Amino acid sequence: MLEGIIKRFRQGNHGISSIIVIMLSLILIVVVVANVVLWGYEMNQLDWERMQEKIEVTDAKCERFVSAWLVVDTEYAIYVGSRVSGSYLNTHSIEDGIWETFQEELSPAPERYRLFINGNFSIDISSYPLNTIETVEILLKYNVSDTEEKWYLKAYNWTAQEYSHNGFNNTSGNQPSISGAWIHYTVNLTDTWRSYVNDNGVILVQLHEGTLELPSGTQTRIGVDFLGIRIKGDWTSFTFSNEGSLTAHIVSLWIINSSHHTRYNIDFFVNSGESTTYARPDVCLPPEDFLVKIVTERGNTAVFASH
Ligand SMILES: [Ca+2]
Ligand SMILES: [Ca+2]
Repeated sequence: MLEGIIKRFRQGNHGISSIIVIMLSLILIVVVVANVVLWGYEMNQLDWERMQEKIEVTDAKCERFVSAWLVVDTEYAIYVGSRVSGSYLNTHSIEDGIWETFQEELSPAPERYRLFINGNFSIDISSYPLNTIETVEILLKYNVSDTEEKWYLKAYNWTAQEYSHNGFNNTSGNQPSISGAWIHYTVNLTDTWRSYVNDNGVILVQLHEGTLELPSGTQTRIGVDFLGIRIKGDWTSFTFSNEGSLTAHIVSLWIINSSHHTRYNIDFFVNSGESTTYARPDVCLPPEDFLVKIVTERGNTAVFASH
């Protein structure tokens, strides 16, 4: 009697175990099938995207570049003189109709009316590597309250450790002929620019006047509407055309000629239907025939041949 009960109990247990095994197996099969379907779908999606991508290189050439104007980072340091109104931010735009005004003050003995202001400018050397720069220009837009002074633009010579304009295209200064009239005054640092830009791309620009008036003389005011620097050099520009229906992400670029294969990393997006120019100061095209090859993130390539 007891043996019969134990036997039925064991048979019942066996049945439950079988059901659990079957259920677990079913769950496992569902999970595996779902993953396979999902993986297949993703693969198809990637394949589809890769096929839809249609990127071309339509041009590659060396050309001259001129950077945007770079403006002062912080407030000007006044060596002699005073600030009357405004701030350095007013010298950032040439068209905003607002300016910063400074005034001559008496220098330490012998007392003379002088004005010296210095501004810090930074060249982003990741955008403009120093070896691609040919020269640097400084532009000042200013007006003055009297025309008795000549005005000079100089820069800190990191080698000589002093402000200087040696080697600039203009070392004779600029003298306004009409008080209150706005004047654009530009100097070019020619091939001596490298002495005035340190290895981090910092250039310190100085503006000062040149007449040493006695305390009984005129105390001049100057309005600085704009003070900026810009860079001129050579770089290589590429034109990419995306005729596909998806945005293309270009991740590498090759310059190939008979003797060299050079690879450059790129991180550049071209929107669908867009033709756009991409400039690289650090890329040099060979003088003879060459190929430009690009690779997108989806693995497509495009080639441009120069003849
Ligand atoms: Ca003076
Ligand atoms: Ca301004």
